[in-house]
Amino acid sequence: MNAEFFSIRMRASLGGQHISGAERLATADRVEALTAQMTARALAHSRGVPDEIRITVETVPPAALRFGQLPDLTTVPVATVEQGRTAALAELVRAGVSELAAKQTMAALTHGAAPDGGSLRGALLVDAASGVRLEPDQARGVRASHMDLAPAAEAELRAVLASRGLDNEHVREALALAAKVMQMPGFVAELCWSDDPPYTAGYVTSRQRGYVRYPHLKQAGDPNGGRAFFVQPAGFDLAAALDFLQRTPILFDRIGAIHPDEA
Ligand code: WAQ
Ligand code: MG
Repeated sequence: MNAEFFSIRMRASLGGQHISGAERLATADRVEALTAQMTARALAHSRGVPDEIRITVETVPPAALRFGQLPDLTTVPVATVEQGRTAALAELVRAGVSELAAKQTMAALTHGAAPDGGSLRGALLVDAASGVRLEPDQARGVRASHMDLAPAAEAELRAVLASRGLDNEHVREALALAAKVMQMPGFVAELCWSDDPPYTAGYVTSRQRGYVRYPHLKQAGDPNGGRAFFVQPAGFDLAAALDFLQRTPILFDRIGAIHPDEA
């Protein structure tokens, strides 16, 4: 495959505050449709109507393109937010995040990690041992981009997810993002729940267990959410990690297993 690829990134804000964002990686023939789709989505978002939408389209050096596999997905069918948070905390600790770092980060996402208390545009980058935040710009966080599902893998994934009632944009995008983040140098785990008020599900990823999702990590209606990428402090190379997250293009052309719900 040596067609030229483009990175397409969208971010929408209102009064400088984050409303929504999205990132895709596609061949030239799909760029027009994808930018239209992203614009429509930005204008009809549950967090509000933006006063600014930025779309950036950039070519990707063909030699830089890498391919990869999505993680396995498991749902832990918790009934309440409290059960979800407790299970997610335990999963983070199993993955190698200290209890202090996990608790502190969950509190930051709960209250809104931006300086004004709202949701960040990007993710927190967190030292898995100390809980210290490592992003150069803490008002923005770190945004991962240049990743997507390859079209055939996307079709295959959609069919499998649909049979489980899980085929929605949140799940598909989160799987592609999580798959890229898992390959970041120094990666230990990721924690996420949506900042879209109606969407209550979230997940923890680790190399050992893949993508473990919890239907309830926040109350419906809550506009606070976010992501945290936990990293191993020993030998951590911040510049290399940022370069990987923001510039290395990866297309996921193989899906993972969708396991039965965990008891
Ligand atoms: N890079 C870094 N952080 C990001 C990115 C990105 N590309 N995209 C979003 N974030 C951060 C940012 O702080 C957002 O405010 C936050 O994550 C939430 O983003 O059912 O929908 O797009 O298995 O609202 C997960 C569960 C849904 C899916 C996640 O996130 C499931 C979701 P959202
Ligand atoms: Mg959102």
